[in-house]
Amino acid sequence: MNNNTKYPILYSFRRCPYAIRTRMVIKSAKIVVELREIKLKDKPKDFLEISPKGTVPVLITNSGQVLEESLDIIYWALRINDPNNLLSEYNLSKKKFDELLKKLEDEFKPNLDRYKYPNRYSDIDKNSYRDKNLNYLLNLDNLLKASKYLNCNHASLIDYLIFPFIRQFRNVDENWFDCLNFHFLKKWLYDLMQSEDFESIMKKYNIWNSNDIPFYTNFSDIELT
Ligand SMILES: N[C@@H](CCC(=O)N[C@@H](CS)C(=O)NCC(=O)O)C(=O)O
Repeated sequence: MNNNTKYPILYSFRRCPYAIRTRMVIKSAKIVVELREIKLKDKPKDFLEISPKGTVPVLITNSGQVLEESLDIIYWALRINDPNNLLSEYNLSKKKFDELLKKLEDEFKPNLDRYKYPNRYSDIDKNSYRDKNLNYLLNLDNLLKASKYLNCNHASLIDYLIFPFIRQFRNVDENWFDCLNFHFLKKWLYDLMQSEDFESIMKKYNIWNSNDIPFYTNFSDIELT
């Protein structure tokens, strides 16, 4: 596939946790992309032609390579530029890093989906799925006793990879979450939610239309043309 545009193209959906973590890393890597915000309920034809599996995020590099997984896009970005040392290994071993991600994907996310969207499943008790995730939260809270972020005292890749899912989990019932005894985890979450890194990638973008003038951004306030 040829990409005849000036910059890599990122198909995204504002609230998707996979797209959120990807935009946070792209911002950290200071990479300019052509942002195409789409609606998941009305996916554009061009997007489905490029990526028939139909999930966001998707990135098309300048050489036309299509990356259809958030982690592939994230590592592509960090191979280009990692000015904030997101890839540094401090407290967290590679084994622990992989374990946290695997549990997030194989357990936390499916439980979260059942807690958040119980109507999509037949006959389930949503709160039992909420409670199944308490162990994962406890594990994070324990890690955060040792350092301000999961790997060290500054935000690094593992924080960005996990944070959007914890935020989404909290959003289902903020009052319930805010009463939990996980003080370190709550501080970590609130700090990230209030960070410029997060706020700058959550602006409301117009839905992309192929006839529009392309919208280029590196998710900072710098104007681009
Ligand atoms: N493994 C994929 C998962 C991406 C994913 O599931 N994204 C959701 C939105 S959060 C999606 O696009 N779902 C398709 C749909 O809802 O139609 C990744 O890491 O990029």
